[in-house]
Amino acid sequence: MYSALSLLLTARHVAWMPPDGSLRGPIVDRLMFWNLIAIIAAAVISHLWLIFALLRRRSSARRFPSPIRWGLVGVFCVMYAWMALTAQRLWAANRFTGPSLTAMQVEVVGEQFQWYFRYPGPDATFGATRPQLVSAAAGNPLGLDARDSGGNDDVVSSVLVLPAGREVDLQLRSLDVIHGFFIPGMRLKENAVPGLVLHLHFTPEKPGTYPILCTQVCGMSHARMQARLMVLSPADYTVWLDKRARARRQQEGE
Ligand SMILES: [Cu+2]
Repeated sequence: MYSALSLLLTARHVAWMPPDGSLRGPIVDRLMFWNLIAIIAAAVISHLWLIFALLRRRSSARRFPSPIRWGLVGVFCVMYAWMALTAQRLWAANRFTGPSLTAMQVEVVGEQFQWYFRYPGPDATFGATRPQLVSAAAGNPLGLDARDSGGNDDVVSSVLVLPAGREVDLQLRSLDVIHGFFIPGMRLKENAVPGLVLHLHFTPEKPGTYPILCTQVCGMSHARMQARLMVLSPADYTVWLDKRARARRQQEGE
């Protein structure tokens, strides 16, 4: 009750969720809003009910009118059923239902304490990796196997750069422990689990820079495990990718 009241009193000064930059973000925001409304309403109503019962306790014949009671229960049931169904559909849309066939592929790899993002390059194929080759110091943090030609044009970046308005299919992996991949500005969250490749797809809509966090306490420097998502216009994105691919080829040529 008091937390709900203090939240209401300070709502004007408290930062609400960060601005949403994704296609389905408004659905999450709407769910959060109605959840908060339901919690505050339940706290207020239950307290009024309590006060009412205390004042009327000596005349047991006069109880809280039954139609109002059942009406309130009904409203809450319908509201939570709607929220549960919406949340379930949203969850399934980002995970169970496959992405469109034209979705961009990006691999996200978590490693204590850094996020890496890999793009498959013009051949649209991720090159093979081998754990024995993983060496950030040697410039190969993901263990790309040079013998697999599919990986020759792969681009690895520590910043996630995406074009606005295009669906992205992320493949989440981890090299060591469980990490939590979280982009608050995209209302997107999924764990990166060693030994699994988890798919998650979404569409960034608004160009801008969004923080990426790790939400699993993954070690001593967990708090430093942050990265950035940069959503660019499609033209700027192509320029960026070309530049990275050129840099990769030059590196190979050395
Ligand atoms: Cu982590």
